[in-house]
Amino acid sequence: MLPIEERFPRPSVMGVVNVTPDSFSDGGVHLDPAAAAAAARRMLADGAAIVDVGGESTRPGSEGVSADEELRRIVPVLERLAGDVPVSIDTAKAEVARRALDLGAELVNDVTALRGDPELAGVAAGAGAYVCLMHMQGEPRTMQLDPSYDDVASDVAAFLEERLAFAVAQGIREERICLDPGIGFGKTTEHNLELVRRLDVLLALGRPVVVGFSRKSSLGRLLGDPRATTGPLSASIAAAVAAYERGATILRVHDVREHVEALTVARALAGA
Ligand code: HH2
Repeated sequence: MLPIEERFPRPSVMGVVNVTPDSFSDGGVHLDPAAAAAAARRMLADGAAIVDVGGESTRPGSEGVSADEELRRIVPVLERLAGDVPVSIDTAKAEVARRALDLGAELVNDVTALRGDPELAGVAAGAGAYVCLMHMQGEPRTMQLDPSYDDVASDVAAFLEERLAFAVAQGIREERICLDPGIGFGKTTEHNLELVRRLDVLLALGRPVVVGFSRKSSLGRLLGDPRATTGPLSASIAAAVAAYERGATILRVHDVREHVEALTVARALAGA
């Protein structure tokens, strides 16, 4: 199995397919398994390196769903994609990850960075999966109430360094792990901006970095709506290109074709 930086050369696009009724920007759009699978195939054709399939919303204020419900949502989608579309499973639950890996998923994307389910690290290690460890302050239900840090970039880096060491101690090979600052997960708009501005602090950990700014509410707020719950495509692309230029490897996005086009040009301009 290739080290993650060879499997996903910089920049790679991860397309988002939320099989949920309540995701913050695409809730309900892909609830039907055939529609979700078709969206995933379109993302692959549009240049995504991998498609991140999730059956639980982690938007601010959300409560979470049972493993049975998550499986009910994602299994019919993964069955349709098996063997054709590279899949990442966006879950914090070992049972869901195990089933997804059996159905061909190659990456486990855990927004709790292996804190949510004590068995998830063993499942990922046993399958030899790629793993994304994401930073979150608090939990989705309450994380946006009053996020605070001493120094957001170094606090997030210290957390990810500790979770990386934990993952490796649990048997996940370091070369299969990528890290994510968790844009919008217990962060103000200013925290989110600073994390991208100072991405070098995360890059110093020596692992590829994933950034998911796509459609997030901070973008809408920056554009003048203090109550925004989403941000537009134009702003999402600007954030993805800026993150790429500061060293991000994988950009997690909802609108694949537009991001692939923008990143292709950004890469050419960078002389890569
Ligand atoms: N953001 C969301 C979900 N999973 N995973 C990683 N690694 N990084 C992210 O930034 C990230 C993530 C939230 O976005 P979305 O999946 O569109 O919404 P929801 O959680 O409401 O389903």
